Amino acid sequence: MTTVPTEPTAAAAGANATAHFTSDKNPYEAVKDVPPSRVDTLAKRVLSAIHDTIREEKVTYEEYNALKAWLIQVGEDGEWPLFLDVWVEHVVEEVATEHREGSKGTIEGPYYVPDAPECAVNGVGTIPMRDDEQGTRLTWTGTVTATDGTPLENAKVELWHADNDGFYSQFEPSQPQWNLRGTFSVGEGGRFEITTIQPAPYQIPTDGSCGKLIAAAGWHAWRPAHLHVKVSAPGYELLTAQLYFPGDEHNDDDIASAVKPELILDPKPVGDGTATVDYGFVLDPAKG
Ligand code: MBD
Ligand code: FE
Repeated sequence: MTTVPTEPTAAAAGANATAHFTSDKNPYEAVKDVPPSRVDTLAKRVLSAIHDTIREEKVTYEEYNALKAWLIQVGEDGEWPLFLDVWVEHVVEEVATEHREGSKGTIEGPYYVPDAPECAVNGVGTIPMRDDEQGTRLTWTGTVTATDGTPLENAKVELWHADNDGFYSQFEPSQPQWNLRGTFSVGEGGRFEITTIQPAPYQIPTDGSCGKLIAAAGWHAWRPAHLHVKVSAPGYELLTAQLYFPGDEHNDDDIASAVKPELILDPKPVGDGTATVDYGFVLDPAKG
Protein backbone atom coordinates (compact mmCIF):
# COMPACT_ATOMS: atom_id res chain seq x y z
CA MET A 1 0.00 0.00 0.00
CA THR A 2 1.61 3.23 -1.10
CA THR A 3 -1.42 5.46 -1.64
CA VAL A 4 -1.28 8.36 0.77
CA PRO A 5 -4.30 10.65 0.97
CA THR A 6 -3.74 14.18 -0.20
CA GLU A 7 -6.18 15.82 2.22
CA PRO A 8 -6.92 15.26 5.93
CA THR A 9 -10.60 14.59 5.22
CA ALA A 10 -12.90 11.76 6.23
CA ALA A 11 -13.25 10.65 2.62
CA ALA A 12 -9.45 10.56 2.16
CA ALA A 13 -8.83 8.62 5.39
CA GLY A 14 -11.81 6.37 4.63
CA ALA A 15 -10.72 5.62 1.07
CA ASN A 16 -7.30 4.71 2.40
CA ALA A 17 -8.61 2.48 5.20
CA THR A 18 -10.82 0.70 2.64
CA ALA A 19 -7.88 0.29 0.24
CA HIS A 20 -5.75 -1.21 3.02
CA PHE A 21 -8.45 -3.70 3.95
CA THR A 22 -9.25 -4.73 0.37
CA SER A 23 -5.54 -5.20 -0.41
CA ASP A 24 -5.61 -8.09 2.08
CA LYS A 25 -7.21 -10.93 0.07
CA ASN A 26 -7.64 -13.25 3.08
CA PRO A 27 -11.06 -11.96 4.19
CA TYR A 28 -12.40 -12.37 0.65
CA GLU A 29 -11.02 -15.93 0.37
CA ALA A 30 -12.59 -16.81 3.74
CA VAL A 31 -16.08 -15.88 2.51
CA LYS A 32 -16.07 -18.95 0.23
CA ASP A 33 -15.59 -21.33 3.16
CA VAL A 34 -18.51 -20.20 5.32
CA PRO A 35 -21.07 -23.06 5.23
CA PRO A 36 -24.58 -22.09 4.03
CA SER A 37 -26.13 -23.14 7.35
CA ARG A 38 -23.94 -20.61 9.18
CA VAL A 39 -24.74 -17.82 6.72
CA ASP A 40 -28.43 -18.71 7.03
CA THR A 41 -28.31 -18.50 10.84
CA LEU A 42 -26.35 -15.26 11.03
CA ALA A 43 -28.16 -13.44 8.22
CA LYS A 44 -31.58 -14.39 9.65
CA ARG A 45 -30.64 -13.23 13.14
CA VAL A 46 -29.29 -9.88 11.98
CA LEU A 47 -32.32 -9.30 9.73
CA SER A 48 -34.74 -10.25 12.45
CA ALA A 49 -33.06 -7.82 14.88
CA ILE A 50 -33.65 -5.12 12.26
CA HIS A 51 -37.28 -6.24 11.75
CA ASP A 52 -37.93 -6.16 15.51
CA THR A 53 -36.52 -2.62 15.72
CA ILE A 54 -38.74 -1.45 12.84
CA ARG A 55 -41.88 -2.96 14.42
CA GLU A 56 -41.17 -1.84 17.96
CA GLU A 57 -40.08 1.68 16.98
CA LYS A 58 -42.67 2.02 14.15
CA VAL A 59 -40.00 3.11 11.67
CA THR A 60 -41.44 5.32 8.88
CA TYR A 61 -40.70 5.38 5.13
CA GLU A 62 -38.82 8.68 5.66
CA GLU A 63 -36.56 6.96 8.19
CA TYR A 64 -36.14 3.90 5.99
CA ASN A 65 -35.07 6.08 3.06
CA ALA A 66 -32.75 8.12 5.28
CA LEU A 67 -31.09 4.85 6.31
CA LYS A 68 -30.77 3.76 2.68
CA ALA A 69 -29.19 7.09 1.69
CA TRP A 70 -26.83 6.97 4.66
CA LEU A 71 -25.69 3.40 4.00
CA ILE A 72 -24.93 4.30 0.38
CA GLN A 73 -22.92 7.30 1.60
CA VAL A 74 -20.87 5.17 4.07
CA GLY A 75 -19.65 3.12 1.11
CA GLU A 76 -18.95 6.15 -1.04
CA ASP A 77 -16.91 7.69 1.81
CA GLY A 78 -14.98 4.44 2.27
CA GLU A 79 -16.06 4.50 5.91
CA TRP A 80 -17.16 0.88 6.32
CA PRO A 81 -13.87 -0.05 8.07
CA LEU A 82 -14.29 2.91 10.42
CA PHE A 83 -17.97 2.21 11.10
CA LEU A 84 -17.44 -1.50 11.79
CA ASP A 85 -14.32 -1.07 13.90
CA VAL A 86 -15.88 1.68 16.02
CA TRP A 87 -19.31 0.12 16.65
CA VAL A 88 -18.99 -3.63 16.08
CA GLU A 89 -15.43 -4.94 16.46
CA HIS A 90 -15.31 -4.73 20.26
CA VAL A 91 -17.87 -7.52 20.61
CA VAL A 92 -16.10 -9.71 18.04
CA GLU A 93 -12.88 -9.23 20.04
CA GLU A 94 -14.66 -10.09 23.28
CA VAL A 95 -15.94 -13.38 21.87
CA ALA A 96 -12.67 -14.24 20.10
CA THR A 97 -10.52 -13.86 23.23
CA GLU A 98 -12.79 -15.00 26.07
CA HIS A 99 -10.80 -18.26 26.50
CA ARG A 100 -7.49 -16.46 27.10
CA GLU A 101 -5.54 -16.56 30.33
CA GLY A 102 -2.78 -14.17 29.25
CA SER A 103 -2.94 -10.43 28.73
CA LYS A 104 -6.18 -8.69 27.84
CA GLY A 105 -6.40 -7.35 24.32
CA THR A 106 -8.80 -5.06 22.52
CA ILE A 107 -9.80 -4.03 18.99
CA GLU A 108 -7.36 -3.43 16.12
CA GLY A 109 -9.20 -0.51 14.54
CA PRO A 110 -8.82 0.64 10.93
CA TYR A 111 -5.25 1.99 10.86
CA TYR A 112 -2.85 -0.95 11.24
CA VAL A 113 -0.26 -1.39 8.49
CA PRO A 114 1.84 -4.60 8.49
CA ASP A 115 5.62 -4.75 8.05
CA ALA A 116 6.61 -1.54 9.83
CA PRO A 117 10.42 -1.16 10.01
CA GLU A 118 12.38 -3.05 12.66
CA CYS A 119 13.52 -0.51 15.25
CA ALA A 120 15.14 -2.55 18.04
CA VAL A 121 18.65 -3.78 18.71
CA ASN A 122 18.69 -6.26 21.61
CA GLY A 123 15.12 -5.20 22.38
CA VAL A 124 15.92 -1.48 22.66
CA GLY A 125 14.83 1.11 20.12
CA THR A 126 13.00 4.30 19.18
CA ILE A 127 9.94 4.50 16.92
CA PRO A 128 10.38 6.50 13.69
CA MET A 129 9.47 10.13 14.41
CA ARG A 130 10.10 13.59 12.95
CA ASP A 131 12.88 15.79 14.37
CA ASP A 132 10.26 18.12 15.81
CA GLU A 133 7.70 15.43 16.80
CA GLN A 134 5.38 16.98 19.40
CA GLY A 135 4.29 15.23 22.60
CA THR A 136 5.72 13.93 25.87
CA ARG A 137 8.61 11.48 25.30
CA LEU A 138 7.76 8.10 26.77
CA THR A 139 10.26 5.33 27.56
CA TRP A 140 8.40 2.07 27.86
CA THR A 141 9.97 -1.07 29.31
CA GLY A 142 8.41 -4.50 29.54
CA THR A 143 8.76 -8.22 29.03
CA VAL A 144 6.93 -10.70 26.80
CA THR A 145 6.32 -14.03 28.53
CA ALA A 146 4.08 -17.07 28.09
CA THR A 147 1.23 -17.92 30.46
CA ASP A 148 3.57 -20.45 32.13
CA GLY A 149 6.14 -17.71 32.80
CA THR A 150 8.63 -18.61 30.04
CA PRO A 151 10.26 -15.48 28.58
CA LEU A 152 9.57 -15.36 24.83
CA GLU A 153 12.81 -14.26 23.21
CA ASN A 154 11.38 -14.66 19.67
CA ALA A 155 8.56 -12.23 20.35
CA LYS A 156 8.01 -8.95 18.60
CA VAL A 157 5.97 -5.91 19.52
CA GLU A 158 4.48 -3.96 16.62
CA LEU A 159 3.53 -0.46 17.77
CA TRP A 160 1.52 2.15 15.89
CA HIS A 161 -0.25 5.27 17.09
CA ALA A 162 -1.48 8.76 16.23
CA ASP A 163 0.68 11.87 16.48
CA ASN A 164 0.09 14.78 18.84
CA ASP A 165 -2.66 16.09 16.51
CA GLY A 166 -4.48 12.73 16.52
CA PHE A 167 -3.47 11.69 12.97
CA TYR A 168 -2.07 8.34 11.74
CA SER A 169 0.71 8.17 9.14
CA GLN A 170 -0.41 6.70 5.78
CA PHE A 171 -4.01 7.88 6.42
CA GLU A 172 -3.32 11.61 6.35
CA PRO A 173 -0.82 13.46 4.16
CA SER A 174 1.56 15.36 6.40
CA GLN A 175 3.59 12.55 8.01
CA PRO A 176 6.42 10.44 6.59
CA GLN A 177 5.31 6.92 5.56
CA TRP A 178 6.33 5.02 8.70
CA ASN A 179 6.02 7.87 11.21
CA LEU A 180 5.06 6.48 14.65
CA ARG A 181 4.97 2.91 13.33
CA GLY A 182 7.63 0.39 14.29
CA THR A 183 8.42 -3.28 14.94
CA PHE A 184 10.43 -4.08 18.07
CA SER A 185 11.93 -7.56 18.32
CA VAL A 186 12.48 -8.26 21.99
CA GLY A 187 15.89 -8.99 23.50
CA GLU A 188 17.26 -11.31 26.14
CA GLY A 189 14.68 -12.52 28.66
CA GLY A 190 11.90 -11.27 26.35
CA ARG A 191 12.68 -7.71 27.43
CA PHE A 192 12.07 -4.56 25.41
CA GLU A 193 12.60 -0.82 25.86
CA ILE A 194 10.71 1.38 23.42
CA THR A 195 10.97 5.14 23.13
CA THR A 196 8.02 6.99 21.59
CA ILE A 197 5.77 9.97 22.28
CA GLN A 198 2.47 10.04 24.10
CA PRO A 199 -0.27 10.45 21.44
CA ALA A 200 -3.24 12.82 21.67
CA PRO A 201 -6.90 11.84 22.03
CA TYR A 202 -8.35 10.90 18.64
CA GLN A 203 -11.50 12.34 17.15
CA ILE A 204 -13.05 10.22 14.43
CA PRO A 205 -13.57 12.27 11.25
CA THR A 206 -16.61 14.52 11.71
CA ASP A 207 -17.01 15.39 8.02
CA GLY A 208 -17.97 11.89 6.75
CA SER A 209 -20.92 9.52 7.22
CA CYS A 210 -19.78 8.27 10.63
CA GLY A 211 -19.50 11.91 11.70
CA LYS A 212 -23.01 12.54 10.37
CA LEU A 213 -24.40 9.67 12.43
CA ILE A 214 -22.60 10.94 15.53
CA ALA A 215 -23.94 14.48 15.05
CA ALA A 216 -27.47 13.28 14.20
CA ALA A 217 -27.57 11.11 17.33
CA GLY A 218 -26.04 13.75 19.60
CA TRP A 219 -23.01 11.56 20.45
CA HIS A 220 -19.38 12.66 20.72
CA ALA A 221 -16.64 11.52 18.31
CA TRP A 222 -13.75 10.92 20.72
CA ARG A 223 -11.50 8.01 21.54
CA PRO A 224 -9.06 8.41 24.45
CA ALA A 225 -5.35 8.71 23.60
CA HIS A 226 -4.03 5.23 22.87
CA LEU A 227 -1.04 3.19 21.73
CA HIS A 228 -1.85 0.27 19.42
CA VAL A 229 0.16 -2.96 19.67
CA LYS A 230 0.32 -6.40 18.15
CA VAL A 231 2.45 -8.78 20.18
CA SER A 232 3.39 -12.05 18.51
CA ALA A 233 5.68 -15.05 18.96
CA PRO A 234 5.83 -18.33 17.01
CA GLY A 235 3.54 -20.91 18.65
CA TYR A 236 1.51 -18.31 20.58
CA GLU A 237 -1.75 -16.52 19.95
CA LEU A 238 -1.40 -13.07 18.44
CA LEU A 239 -2.29 -10.39 21.00
CA THR A 240 -3.82 -7.20 19.59
CA ALA A 241 -4.23 -4.50 22.22
CA GLN A 242 -4.35 -0.79 22.91
CA LEU A 243 -2.88 0.97 25.92
CA TYR A 244 -4.42 4.05 27.48
CA PHE A 245 -3.32 6.85 29.80
CA PRO A 246 -4.77 7.50 33.26
CA GLY A 247 -6.99 10.55 33.62
CA ASP A 248 -8.04 10.78 29.97
CA GLU A 249 -11.59 12.14 29.99
CA HIS A 250 -12.64 9.60 27.34
CA ASN A 251 -11.40 6.45 29.11
CA ASP A 252 -14.96 6.08 30.44
CA ASP A 253 -16.88 6.90 27.26
CA ASP A 254 -14.74 5.74 24.33
CA ILE A 255 -16.85 5.93 21.15
CA ALA A 256 -15.31 2.55 20.14
CA SER A 257 -15.99 0.86 23.56
CA ALA A 258 -12.42 -0.50 23.54
CA VAL A 259 -11.05 0.55 26.96
CA LYS A 260 -10.53 -2.08 29.67
CA PRO A 261 -9.09 -1.30 33.11
CA GLU A 262 -6.19 -3.75 32.52
CA LEU A 263 -5.09 -1.66 29.53
CA ILE A 264 -4.55 1.63 31.38
CA LEU A 265 -0.86 2.43 31.82
CA ASP A 266 0.72 3.92 34.92
CA PRO A 267 3.36 6.31 33.53
CA LYS A 268 5.72 8.12 35.88
CA PRO A 269 6.97 11.63 35.05
CA VAL A 270 10.76 11.72 35.13
CA GLY A 271 11.16 15.44 35.80
CA ASP A 272 12.79 16.44 32.51
CA GLY A 273 9.40 16.50 30.79
CA THR A 274 9.63 12.84 29.78
CA ALA A 275 7.92 9.84 31.34
CA THR A 276 8.65 6.16 31.88
CA VAL A 277 6.23 3.30 32.01
CA ASP A 278 6.54 -0.42 32.66
CA TYR A 279 4.01 -2.72 30.98
CA GLY A 280 4.55 -6.24 29.69
CA PHE A 281 2.56 -8.90 27.86
CA VAL A 282 1.63 -12.52 28.58
CA LEU A 283 0.78 -14.65 25.55
CA ASP A 284 -1.42 -17.75 25.44
CA PRO A 285 -0.02 -20.81 23.65
CA ALA A 286 -1.64 -21.42 20.25
CA LYS A 287 -4.20 -24.22 20.26
CA GLY A 288 -3.66 -27.40 18.26
C1 MBD B 1 -8.89 4.74 15.79
O1 MBD B 1 -7.67 5.29 15.97
C2 MBD B 1 -9.13 3.58 16.36
O2 MBD B 1 -8.15 3.03 17.07
C3 MBD B 1 -10.37 2.97 16.22
C4 MBD B 1 -10.64 1.69 16.88
C5 MBD B 1 -11.36 3.56 15.48
C6 MBD B 1 -11.11 4.76 14.89
C7 MBD B 1 -9.88 5.34 15.04
FE1 FE C 1 -6.38 4.18 16.96
